[in-house]
Formats: sequence, C-alpha cells, structure tokens
Amino acid sequence: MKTLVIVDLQNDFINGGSLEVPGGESIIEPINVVIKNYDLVLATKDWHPKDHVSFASNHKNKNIGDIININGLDQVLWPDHCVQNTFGSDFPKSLNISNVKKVIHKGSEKHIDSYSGFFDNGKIKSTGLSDYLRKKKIKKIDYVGLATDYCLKYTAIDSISEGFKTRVLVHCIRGIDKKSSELALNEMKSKGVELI
Ligand code: VGL
Ligand code: ZN
Repeated sequence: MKTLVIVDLQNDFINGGSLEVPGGESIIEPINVVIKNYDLVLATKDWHPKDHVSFASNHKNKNIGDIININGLDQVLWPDHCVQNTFGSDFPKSLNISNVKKVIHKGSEKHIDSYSGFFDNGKIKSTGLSDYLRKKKIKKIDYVGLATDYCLKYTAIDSISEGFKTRVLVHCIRGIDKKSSELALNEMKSKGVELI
C-alpha cells in the first residue's frame, strides 16, 4: 500500500501564521498533486494546549528563540502556535484532505514538546503512529510537509529507526531556516532517508 504522511501542514506554519515557515504555502498545490498517487494518506498535527512549555509567552523573562532546559532536554521557545481547536492548528483550506485517513496529534502534553510524529522529544510516549502502520503491514512511507529543520526531520529520522523504508519528497517540504534545513537534509540522508 503506497503510504504518504503529511507533516504539520497547518495554518500557523504558512503565510500569515504565527510561526510562518518561509514559502510554506507553496507546497500545498504540489502535495494536492502527489496525494493522488497514494493508497493511504495520514497527517500529523502539532496540537498544543495554550499553556504549552514550548511557548515563550508561558515563561517569565524569556523571549522567542531562547533555549531553556526542561528535565534535561533543550527546548527552543516559540511563538504561540497550533493551539488545539483554533484556526492556527487547522489544515489550510486549499489542502485536499479528502483522502486523509487518520490524523496523528502530537505536542499535546503541556510539559514536553514533540517534533516527531512518532514520539515526544524525550522518547517517553509514542503517538501510536508506528503501531498503526505496522498493523497495516506498511513497510515504506513517503513524507512531505513542514518544517524541514524540525518536525519533518525528526519524523523522518524516527521513521528510519522504527524500521520503515523512508523517503522525503523534497519539492513538497520547506524549512524555517535555510542553513539548518541544509543540515537537516544531510542528516536525514546520512541516517538512510531517501531524498527524492
Ligand atoms: C514545528 C517548531 C515548533 C514543526 C512545530 O512543525 O516543524 N516547529 N513546533
Ligand atoms: Zn509546536
């Protein structure tokens, strides 16, 4: 079964969103095209409570972009984004979601962030994505979405470590920062992700 996972393609990550990824909206149409080639389409959603630890606004005397340490993990502080059940966490209207079979929510626990669609950043809790794919006997997964240097990267790398043959469609991804996106592509490649 040809399987596609769309990572965090949500209003807050595209033009006008609170954590806008440069050119994020430009991948919507290419995704609407490639989606037709897949038998199974899943999507992840960044899905934060208002009081989430990753929001700079929830820390005194901290700014967006600061890095703090929480229980031994580095945490980048972001603008408030993808708050549960808000416009910012919705899929963009122009994304064709009619074939999306299941949505995997992540980052919904107040005290820990989750860049990967498989596990939180401490690898403590699974989102259930691996089990879902294994039950369906899926062996190969293609990925598209946002952001190259954060959630897309961590999702693809965990996909490899979970044993799935993993490909990323590079014309259907965008990153927050140019340099870190280049590094992310190299890191994915070195871990066995196929970039196509
Ligand atoms: C993301 C930063 C914070 C992403 C999510 O989807 O790449 N980045 N939360
Ligand atoms: Zn987030």
